[in-house]
Amino acid sequence: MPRAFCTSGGSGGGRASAHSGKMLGMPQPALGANQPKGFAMLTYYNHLHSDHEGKVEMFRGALVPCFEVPARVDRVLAELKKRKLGTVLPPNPFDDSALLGVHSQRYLDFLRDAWDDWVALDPANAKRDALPSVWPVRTLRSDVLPANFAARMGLFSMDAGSPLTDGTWDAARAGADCALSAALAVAGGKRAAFALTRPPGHHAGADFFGGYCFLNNAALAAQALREQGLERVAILDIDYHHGNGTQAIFYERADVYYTSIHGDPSTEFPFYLGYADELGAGAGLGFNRNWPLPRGSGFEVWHATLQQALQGIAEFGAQALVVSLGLDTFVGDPIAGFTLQTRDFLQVGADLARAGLPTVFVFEGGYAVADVGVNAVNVLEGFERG
Ligand code: OKP
Ligand code: ZN
Repeated sequence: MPRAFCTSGGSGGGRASAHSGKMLGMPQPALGANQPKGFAMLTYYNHLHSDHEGKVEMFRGALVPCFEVPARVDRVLAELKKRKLGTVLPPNPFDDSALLGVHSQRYLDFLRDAWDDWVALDPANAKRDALPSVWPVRTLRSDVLPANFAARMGLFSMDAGSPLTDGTWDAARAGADCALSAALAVAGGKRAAFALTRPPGHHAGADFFGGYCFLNNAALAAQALREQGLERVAILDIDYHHGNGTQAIFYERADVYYTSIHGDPSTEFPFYLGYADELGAGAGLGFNRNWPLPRGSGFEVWHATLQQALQGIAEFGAQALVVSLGLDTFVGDPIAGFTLQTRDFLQVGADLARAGLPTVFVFEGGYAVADVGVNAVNVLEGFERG
């Protein structure tokens, strides 16, 4: 197996290594066959997204209502239809094996069964979200798989802010199908495609959930583009929060470049990753670039930073781009700290178009529900016009 395909690996336990051949579970052949071509945006909409609806998340010692709600995606879909921006399609179905280029088998097994296992602990749990409360931090073992479900929740998670519910697997799984469908459309000749899905993905690692994320949609899209034959794929993460999961998945790889503009992790979630000195490791050294900005930063500095991130992508020689499209950089976002305005998102889309790359957009954060539709579609419209 060529070095470039080796992945950074999780904490043991059957982490799948990405293979250089065709992706299992991918329809073959995909390149150029039966794929819609052309200019107008193609949106793959996760029709199962509202199956995932958490009630509460742990925040400062209290259980508070979830910020990551179904209305977020409903708003984007309504705005897309209102502005008639391209075509909206359901995703194509992929086998679970299509996830193994990014996620470990034992994590997928955990996630698929998690709700049933939670309810088996106590039938009363059927009315409650599942949240972890114990974690294997330094000195504790993460190589053993405990039989106790609460212990497994902690093993496969990074926070208590990401409720797992009855419909989480089905929603996340259909979201992965959206990301894979969008990647195949772009590999087949579309200029751009949009995976409109929730829960989001960029905090999810090879073998853990957290930050509202369960399956890493952007990583799945990038890996699918690689397996469709594009040799160098860039991921640009413009969510307010650093995409720790995506960075970790590709950290030791030279074939997928990850770059992110985000709130300084010293004060902002996910706190433990996303600093400027994280440049990649091993074969991946030089293929990771973070642009943390202080809480309170506005569009002028953000926009100048975007030009630097795009410069890095150009120097890398990317053949395709995956954009982790978070809209929580908006001034009105309730859980983030930048001050971008609605009109700025049109400019962002135009800047992304100037990169001149086939582009997969993957919906991530954005919690100002009343504004998230207009802000997201402004990026897409700015891109289409640019
Ligand atoms: C997910 B994505 C607020 C706590 C915030 C985690 C934030 C996850 C953001 N009560 N907890 O990057 O938009
Ligand atoms: Zn975010």
